[in-house]
Amino acid sequence: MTKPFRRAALAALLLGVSAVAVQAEMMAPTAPPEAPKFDAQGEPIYVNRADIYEFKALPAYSEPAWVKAFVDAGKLPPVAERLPKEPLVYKTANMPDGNGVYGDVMRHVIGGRPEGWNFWAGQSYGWGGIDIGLVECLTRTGPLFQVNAADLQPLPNLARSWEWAADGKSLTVHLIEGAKWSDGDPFDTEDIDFYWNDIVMDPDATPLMGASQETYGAGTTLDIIDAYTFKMNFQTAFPESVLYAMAYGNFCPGPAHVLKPAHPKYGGKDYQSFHDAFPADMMNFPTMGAWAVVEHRPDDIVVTRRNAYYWKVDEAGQQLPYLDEVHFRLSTWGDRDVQAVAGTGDFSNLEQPENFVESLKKAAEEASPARLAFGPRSIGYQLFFNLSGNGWGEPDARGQAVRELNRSLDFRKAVTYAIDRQRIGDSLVKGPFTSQYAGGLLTSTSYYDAGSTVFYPFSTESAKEALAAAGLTDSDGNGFVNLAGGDDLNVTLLTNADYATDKNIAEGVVAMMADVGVKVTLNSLGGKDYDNARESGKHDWYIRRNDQEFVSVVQGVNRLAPTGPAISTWHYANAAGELDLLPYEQQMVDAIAAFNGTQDAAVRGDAMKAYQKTFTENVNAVGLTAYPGALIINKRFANIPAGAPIFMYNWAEDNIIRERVYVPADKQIGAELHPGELPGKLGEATVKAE
Ligand code: BQZ
Repeated sequence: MTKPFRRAALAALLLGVSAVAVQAEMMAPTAPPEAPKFDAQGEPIYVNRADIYEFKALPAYSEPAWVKAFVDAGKLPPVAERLPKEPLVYKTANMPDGNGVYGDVMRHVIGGRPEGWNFWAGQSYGWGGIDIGLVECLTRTGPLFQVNAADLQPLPNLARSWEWAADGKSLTVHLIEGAKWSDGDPFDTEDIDFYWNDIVMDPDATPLMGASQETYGAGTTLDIIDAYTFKMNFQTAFPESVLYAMAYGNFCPGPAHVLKPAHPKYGGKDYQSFHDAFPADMMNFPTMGAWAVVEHRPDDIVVTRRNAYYWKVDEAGQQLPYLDEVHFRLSTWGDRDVQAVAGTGDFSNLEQPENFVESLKKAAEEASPARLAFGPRSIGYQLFFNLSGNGWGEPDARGQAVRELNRSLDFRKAVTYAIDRQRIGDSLVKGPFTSQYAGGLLTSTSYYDAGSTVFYPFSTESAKEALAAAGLTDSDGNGFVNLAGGDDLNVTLLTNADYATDKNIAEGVVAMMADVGVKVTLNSLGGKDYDNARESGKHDWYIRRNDQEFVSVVQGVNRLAPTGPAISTWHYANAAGELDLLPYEQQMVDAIAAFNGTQDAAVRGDAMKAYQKTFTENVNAVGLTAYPGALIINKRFANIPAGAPIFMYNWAEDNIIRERVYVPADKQIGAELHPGELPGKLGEATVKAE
């Protein structure tokens, strides 16, 4: 034993305290523990983007016979006039089961509820694939799971092509020409101009997924060139992440012809009226999606019918979608799993481990109506600290004291040491599914590097040491550490009440924090209230299932750190626009800038290693658990791509490309609720041919 240790040991013996306790130090961080081996079932068939679809004119087009009846009755232009000059053509060779036949329905079950149809003023449609089906965007990334790494770049969509200026400081984008909204109104740069200038750049109009100027890079501007061409101008060269920020959730223009009149800038009363202008009982809101909403029975079902102006076809010239109707049963996320394996629903992202065993058992039965396939370990939960120290979310004195502690590495270390990740995973499901997650990038992304990932192992002793280092001790002996003023430290933990998994994980965290003397109180809110609380800074800590950026890096890369005043919901700027980044946060922001500022793969890889080391070493968030999800799809559907993950660049509702999914005639179940009907005009009923 060294001399100092001996002296301390002697002193300790005299004081009757174990030498180790006196000399106790926090356990050294380690490399993340090996995840239990779990192979995804089914590999994608890797192709290049050009193998999936192209834009071109075909000699002839066709449509379902019942839609042709509308043309014959003079209620609809001929299909060739409803399609763009060069529609998006899905290549048959990339369709697992070839060109499809018309008819039938896909029955989704979802846990959210439509608030209204103004996605561009922040209204949620209830998730679960409604918005993904109705709100099409300039580029598309969901299907990228099947694209060769060497060809990885967002797919064209409403933007059919683009080219960078030689200096990389601008991008000229060409829209598909001649596409129409579901009410026949032309889609063109009027929609782009309104989306950019009156939604993205208008601080009082925030779209649902929060796109702001910084989403496209600080200082980015947009110029309209002509009806189908616009140009984006950047402060840095070749910000390729912009192409991902033109995909779902970010650059998804709305129908300017109905939104503009309600916008305060164009005669609308005010922003609240703009937000409320298209309530959930208003049908047939114009869409560029394959289906439009024709019925909404609150807390029961949303029914969508095919959009007769949809701008995509198969190589035989059949206008898509093949499915005439899509349902969204308004239930719970857990019920989605139950109904999918029972066959009363058709689709689920099995993402709550509590349902794994039962779902696996049911799907394994010979007579099971559904097939179930696990994908990569791409679902991850983290605990985030509100890192604002300058007033974001208007904290009271208690809240401010917690935030100041959150900004202390010792305090964040105390939290991460206190968490037994193995126990959290086992509490959800036993078996090889869950893994101990260090936080930051998930192992499922090619940018993940174990050598750059710092893992603080479970150690209540180290947690208590770290609390003491943060100045927190139990001064009144009631088992909970006290703030300087003598009150117990009391932290609120915000979680999403819509998922059993979120609640179970949160309850585990509360118990483990109590074991080290930190009092944590749960604040469990329903999805929209949870999202609002997260985005308004009304939280001390929150638990969140990762969004795309931690799973794929390239989709939402700017959200990996507070790269702008309102980007990462663990740290926004205050009302004065001041973003009080901690030094390590600035390092993460710099790593993302380095990633965005180059096309060199090696430099991008290094930037992500630097990011991951900074994030995990500084415990920017506490990784909790990570596990694979499984796609559950009814067996009657054809054209489901092999190896489609439930979550990667986007959710499976996007990844499986629903507009080219079909049901062979002999397997159709005749479950349409509005057979023979097409969406009508905004606010009106559906229409029939006769
Ligand atoms: C998938 C997804 C499709 C949002 C939502 C929901 C919101 C979040 C998140 C998922 C649901 C399903 O996730 O859980 O499996 O169908 O909809 O959009 O959790 O509360 O705000 O980020 O995607």
